[in-house]
Amino acid sequence: MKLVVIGSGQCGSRVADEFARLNKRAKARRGIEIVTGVFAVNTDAADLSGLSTIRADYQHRILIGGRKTSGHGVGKINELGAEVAKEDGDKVIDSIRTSRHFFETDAFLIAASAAGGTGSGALPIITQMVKERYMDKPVYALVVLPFEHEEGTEERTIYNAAICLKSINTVADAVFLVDNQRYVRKDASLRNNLARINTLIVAPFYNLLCAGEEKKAKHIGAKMLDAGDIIQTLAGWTAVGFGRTPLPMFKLPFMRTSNFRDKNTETHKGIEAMDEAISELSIRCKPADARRALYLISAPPKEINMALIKELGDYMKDIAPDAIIRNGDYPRERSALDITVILSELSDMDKIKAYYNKAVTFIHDIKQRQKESQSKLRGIDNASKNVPTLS
Ligand SMILES: Nc1nc2c(ncn2[C@@H]2O[C@H](COP(=O)(O)OP(=O)(O)OP(=O)(O)O)[C@@H](O)[C@H]2O)c(=O)[nH]1
Ligand SMILES: [Mg+2]
Repeated sequence: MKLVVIGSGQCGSRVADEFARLNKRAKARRGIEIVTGVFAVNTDAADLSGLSTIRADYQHRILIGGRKTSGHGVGKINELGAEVAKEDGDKVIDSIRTSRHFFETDAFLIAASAAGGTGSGALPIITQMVKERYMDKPVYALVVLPFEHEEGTEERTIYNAAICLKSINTVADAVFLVDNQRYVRKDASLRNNLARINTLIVAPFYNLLCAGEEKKAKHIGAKMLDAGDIIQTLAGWTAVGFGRTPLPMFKLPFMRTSNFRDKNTETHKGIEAMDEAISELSIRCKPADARRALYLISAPPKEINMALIKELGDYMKDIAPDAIIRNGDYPRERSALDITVILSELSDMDKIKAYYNKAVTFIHDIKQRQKESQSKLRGIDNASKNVPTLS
């Protein structure tokens, strides 16, 4: 599957930059392309120049709102982010057209953080514009949710997140939810290592996008997972996960799979990787709530067998009984068994409901505070009534 990836705001641009690196890796190691164009859109000129892999020209690193923000960002005001995206969004559409292999694109992926100003404000606007311009291609969003500590200290965080989520859900064909906090659960040092988190965010997409682009027979599975399967799986709120079980690089003859017990161990390795993928999903969700699901096994061909596929299918059916499940196998890798999982059309997302509820309280509080400060100002005005001025 080939994507056009657009990142908006600082977080979105860095995630898009990571996709550009993923594509370089796919080209260098596998001789295939998984993106047809990668673009970064921001109101902040310095952030755009800080990217490393997206092409460094004005058509790929697109500055919007130059007149209004003088290239310095919108300081968390998402309304301003949306406004400049409406004014300058044409720049993005014009740039997409210049992609050399654009006609091969299967879908768009537009990434941004929910909590910032530029990315979260521009995301729904750019998504809408792309959808109107390219009606035949699905447009997916990838939304990065803030760390818990940001929710407590920065008031705008939850307000921006709630507005961004509600707006994007009405325009995008599916929304990948990625919760920053999930990545610091196991390793607290990651809180300060956004680059590492970004690599973890894009990791599940590598095999997923590569599988359907393989041309060599030896890398084409018994059941190939292609763009059609992925497009059919994606709808509404979506979580992705990736799990890996390392395998010994070389097997001694006595280690070869020959009997029932060995087969069992192999199946076990698959379940272990699937377990990891499910517990490391990009957002906390209830798998039983998913209406669509997908899993992809990538492993050396010797490791992929019917027993393993059946076992993984049963596992998925158990945890997501109401989902239409699609699957595929991808004979790749030499020293690992990887499982990529997508759970989609999730309808009961506690985290999102909490944002909406908190945002409503925030809006009420703000109105209250505005009223109070207006009456205080009136008090000062009254007190100054009989004081002369110099003009
Ligand atoms: N995972 C990840 N999160 C990031 C990254 N950069 C920022 N964030 C998160 O994104 C949110 C801040 O949004 P930004 O993307 O920096 O904001 P912006 O869209 O550039 O908007 P303004 O700077 O307000 O104009 C916070 O929740 C950060 O934790 C990143 O590279 N990776
Ligand atoms: Mg910024």
